[in-house]
Amino acid sequence: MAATSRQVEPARVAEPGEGISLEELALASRNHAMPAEALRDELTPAGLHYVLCHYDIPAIDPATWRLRLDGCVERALELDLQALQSMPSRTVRVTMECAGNGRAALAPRPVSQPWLSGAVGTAEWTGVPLADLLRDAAPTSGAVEVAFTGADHGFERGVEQDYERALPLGDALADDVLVAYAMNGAPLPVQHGFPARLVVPGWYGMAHVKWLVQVRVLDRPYDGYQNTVAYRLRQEPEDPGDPVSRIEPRALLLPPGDPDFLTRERILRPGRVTLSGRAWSGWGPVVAVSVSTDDGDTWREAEVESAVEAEVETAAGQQDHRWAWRRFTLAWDATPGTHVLRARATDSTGREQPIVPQWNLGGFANNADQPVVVLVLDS
Ligand SMILES: Nc1nc2c(c(=O)[nH]1)N[C@H]1C(S)=C(S)[C@@H](COP(=O)(O)O)O[C@H]1N2
Ligand SMILES: [Mo]
Repeated sequence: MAATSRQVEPARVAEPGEGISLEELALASRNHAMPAEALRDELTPAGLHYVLCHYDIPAIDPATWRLRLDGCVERALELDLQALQSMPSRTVRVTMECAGNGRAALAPRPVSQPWLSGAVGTAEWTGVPLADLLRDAAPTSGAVEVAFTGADHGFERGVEQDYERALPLGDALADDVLVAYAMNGAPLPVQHGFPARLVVPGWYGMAHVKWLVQVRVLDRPYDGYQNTVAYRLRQEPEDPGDPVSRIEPRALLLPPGDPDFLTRERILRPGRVTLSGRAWSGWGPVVAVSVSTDDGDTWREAEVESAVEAEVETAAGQQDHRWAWRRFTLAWDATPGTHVLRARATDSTGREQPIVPQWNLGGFANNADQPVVVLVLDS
């Protein structure tokens, strides 16, 4: 459904010192983060993967669900779940991250889902390559973009809409883009898009449209809300801004020791610890991770698992896991006192995590490194 003609309400930025509101808390408790201890797992169990739903989770009966592929194509398609599942499939291991991850750490804070650093997870998605479906439908020569519609519906800053996002045709045809019906080898959990969702490896979460019901090939640039209004990097409301697309590099430390219940401060005993964590980027593989144990005064290079080590033989054949995070490790002699740990990733394109966040009105792509406060006991 097209957006109604009502004026788009402006996005809001919190006043200096304004706390997280009950509205933001309600969003934060609907849309949960991945607990940091899940960084120990290469594959995030589905129940620990972060969740972000703009509206309500729609009720879908898999028996009547259909995926339509139409628009500027020679041959429109309509598939039921069985037809989709009987096509040749592919499994891709993907680290997915919400573009709003890190938003709550920005000052001033854009008022929206207040993520700290946990809006991430890595899953194995199984589905049909979108390129195969598009090839069957045969886009006409004027095709430039592809729009993806979810079954969920709501209002956002006054604009009524189905959740819908578009990709340039070239990105939609990339061989790892999937219409996925399984997550970690099981049917998609409802909150992750049952019965089928788009998976666009390397892109921030907003591109991975859940509860997919329609794929529409367009002969002109898409002008829907989520591409032209919502996910833009802008400083001022009137800036057209740049589109949010691929995931910026980020490293997260697996918090060492034991947590304090309230503060989440980490408590451990002195001695040698192996610090570890996982790092990812949607632009190219992470090639280096620097770790600081003195709040950024000095940095040391961690050991980063190589692409070869990350390669795994599966029943389906060799997989390179180039879209999945990589583990890093560093030995640390923990001495009594309070320490602030930090980690920063650099990818193969030379993109590097900043120390100072890049502020923008939507609070997107804040990949500044996250501190982990550690109290090392006397003995
Ligand atoms: N249909 C639909 N698809 C959606 C969304 C949504 O609200 N509706 N949220 C998007 C956003 S912003 C993110 S970050 C990811 C989150 O995917 P997950 O909940 O499976 O982690 O889904 C994306 N796909
Ligand atoms: Mo997101």
